[in-house]
Amino acid sequence: MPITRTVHRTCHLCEAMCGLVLDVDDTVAGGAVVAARGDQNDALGRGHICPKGAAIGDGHSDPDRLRHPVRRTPTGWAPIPWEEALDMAADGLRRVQEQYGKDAVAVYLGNPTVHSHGSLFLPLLLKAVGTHNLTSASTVDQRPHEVVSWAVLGHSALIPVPDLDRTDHLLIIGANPLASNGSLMTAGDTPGRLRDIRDRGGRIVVLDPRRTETAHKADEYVPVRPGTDPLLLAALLQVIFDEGLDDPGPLADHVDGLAEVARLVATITPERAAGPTGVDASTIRRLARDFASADRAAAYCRIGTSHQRHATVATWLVLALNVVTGNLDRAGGVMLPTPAFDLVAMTSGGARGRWASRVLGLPEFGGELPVSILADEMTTPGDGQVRAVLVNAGNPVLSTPGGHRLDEALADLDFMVAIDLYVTETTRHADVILPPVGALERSHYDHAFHNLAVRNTARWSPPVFPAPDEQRHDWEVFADLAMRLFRDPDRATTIARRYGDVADVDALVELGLQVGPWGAASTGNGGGLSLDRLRAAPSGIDLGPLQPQLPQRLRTPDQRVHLNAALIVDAFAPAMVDIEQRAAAQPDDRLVLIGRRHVRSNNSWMHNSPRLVRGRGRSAALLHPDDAKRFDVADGGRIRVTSDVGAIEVEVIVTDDVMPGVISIPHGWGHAREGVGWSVAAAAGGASVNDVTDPTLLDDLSGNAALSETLVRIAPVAP
Ligand SMILES: Nc1nc2c(c(=O)[nH]1)N[C@H]1C(S)=C(S)[C@@H](COP(=O)(O)OP(=O)(O)OC[C@H]3O[C@@H](n4cnc5c(=O)[nH]c(N)nc54)[C@H](O)[C@@H]3O)O[C@H]1N2
Ligand SMILES: Nc1nc2c(c(=O)[nH]1)N[C@H]1C(S)=C(S)[C@@H](COP(=O)(O)OP(=O)(O)OC[C@H]3O[C@@H](n4cnc5c(=O)[nH]c(N)nc54)[C@H](O)[C@@H]3O)O[C@H]1N2
Ligand code: SF4
Ligand SMILES: [Mo]
Repeated sequence: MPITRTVHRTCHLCEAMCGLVLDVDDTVAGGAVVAARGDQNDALGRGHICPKGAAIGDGHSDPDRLRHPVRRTPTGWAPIPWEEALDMAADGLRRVQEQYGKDAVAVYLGNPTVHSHGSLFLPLLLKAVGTHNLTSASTVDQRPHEVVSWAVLGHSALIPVPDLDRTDHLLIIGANPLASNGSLMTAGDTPGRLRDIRDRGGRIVVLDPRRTETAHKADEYVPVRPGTDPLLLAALLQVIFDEGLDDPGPLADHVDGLAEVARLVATITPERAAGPTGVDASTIRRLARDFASADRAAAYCRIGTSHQRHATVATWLVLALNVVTGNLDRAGGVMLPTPAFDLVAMTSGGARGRWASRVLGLPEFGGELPVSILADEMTTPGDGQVRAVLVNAGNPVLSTPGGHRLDEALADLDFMVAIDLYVTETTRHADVILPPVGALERSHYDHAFHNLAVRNTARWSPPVFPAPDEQRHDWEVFADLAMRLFRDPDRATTIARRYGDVADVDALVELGLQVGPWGAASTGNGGGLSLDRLRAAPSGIDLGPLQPQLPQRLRTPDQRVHLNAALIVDAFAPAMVDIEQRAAAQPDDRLVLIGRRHVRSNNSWMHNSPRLVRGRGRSAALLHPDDAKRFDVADGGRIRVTSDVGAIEVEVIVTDDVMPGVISIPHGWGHAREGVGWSVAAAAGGASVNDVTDPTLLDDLSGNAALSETLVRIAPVAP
């Protein structure tokens, strides 16, 4: 393919936000990416690119990608014009709401929603739909972090990130940044930054039930039994207080609850934690001393702690560990970014329990209910039963627990609308699919991930390829649907005018930049940042290392750190007892099911790129040799994995990388289902692990799915 242009572009595929340089070919219809490489001039990405970034053009050129709206007909999908598709979508939703009430429509927002700044128009659509049954991927992901940040720091989006570039000691709990490239820790060149920590004499310690890619590269790896981290973390704190290693430093003036934390953990000695966690007492003591004695240490937790029954308590303990050792808001500890487009300033801080789900009575958080309620809300008759669904950029059939039940429930709905680029395991149930322009056909600004970045930068990218005239941007789809749904014409006009003034989504970015901490309105920061300045800086603008932000950035009413937030403190002791009792009661014939990620994956939706699905055992189960022997299965053989809610068959890889008693199976596979429009993915094999994960297992405080707590039986399958 000839190269007709070379352009700069932020990678939208994961949280790392790497700056890329793309060689493109405009001679083919719609344009194509010929090659992608890391942008050496990007202060965040520092020239990094991963295999997904290298394949960034595959989605754009994918013949399976929908390029016009389609509607379901008895003989298959039929293309329809946009206006007709939008009318149909809005009419269907409105009809259901008129007959059964607003809550009869449920909404699910998937992960790529956050990777498009078009989502800044979503609040308009959500307002128009007006349902209490709003769900998203957040409750299979980071909701515990949001609850902790809301309760302790006063805003769900104030999430401290490890200051990777200056830390001497990084304690990683349940995260595998060498596969995921970092999460709630946008670091661009994540592998390089981790390498640098060790190169400058720092230490990386990994606590995980599996010796991960990250663990292999760390100074120390400590296996920990799934779901028991709160006990381990409490014991680390117990040692720190007991040995007088607590030293919050100047932070102490701004923190409430230090004594409360000491009191809570006082009885959680390393000896008490050792049995359930599988980590011996002397190791716990040493881990605590190492962390507390490092000049600049950062404790960081991610999916592994979020997918637990006591995820909020676990996440709070990690924050407490940082606070008690004086590492919150300190260079080299965990810090709060100063994003040019400041979500914290623009959104409300969070709220909890203003309503509850109809069937299970689970509390909302920040306007959302846990996604695990969805299937029950659709299948349980009664007032308020969900009869229609709107999905944006999500594939909950593969990505949420008990996905097979959701699959069945979606098939029985009165009406479904999907805003997506493909006919997926989920969207195949829709009556109408509205595909917005592809990511490379829109401009890009990370309205969310700059808020989580380990270095303050700002980068805006223009579209790589022009959007076809007849196509719509996601924000246009949100706005067009919203306008059709507002029943009060006056209201629609007022809102249309308000958004009309904004012209397009980049005007919103400009507005945000102007009023943000580096914007024209805040010249005190040496700023004056604007969209024009970003347009002129294709590699982005470097705003420097993270800066101390406390107490000013706190959003608690008294601008203090509330480590003693009652919601969490009250849950602490029962959580400890529950973890101990469960560990003692785990039947011998069961394994704990955990997940994993692969550097060439992206949840469920990048398996249609041939170069990304290659390789042995991508969807296989990992099993310890002792368990393989115990259950009579061989490396390369197949097993049936059964839980209380379902069963799947998968290939097995026997490896002592995974702890005895634990089985690791990645999510997002199992595409070979009737009608799925992903031809490469459908042929890639594998099963969906979420057909066995149990939607009733939740972290009570956040409603997050406890995906790492499902107990399974395994049995060999005859070849
Ligand atoms: N067992 C288990 N399950 C898990 C996890 C786990 O660790 N273990 N992880 C969980 C986590 S952290 C997450 S975030 C979720 C993800 O869960 P989801 O967000 O539900 O699923 P994805 O696989 O990300 O699917 C994204 C969908 O968006 C579509 N899409 C891609 N780009 C765009 C776009 O620009 N616009 C639109 N409209 N659509 C687009 C894709 O075609 C795809 O259908 O999975 C969760 N599920
Ligand atoms: N290549 C790739 N990158 C991705 C994604 C992807 O699918 N593929 N998904 C993106 C998304 S949506 C997210 S949210 C991030 C997630 O980013 P990470 O959290 O870094 O992702 P994982 O690789 O799932 O790491 C979770 C780790 O927790 C461990 N674990 C499981 N249970 C427990 C437990 O009980 N205790 C402890 N201590 N550890 C446990 C697992 O073994 C695993 O190593 O990755 C993002 N980046
Ligand atoms: S690490 Fe993430 S942002 Fe960077 S190139 Fe890979 S997918 Fe893109
Ligand atoms: Mo995620």
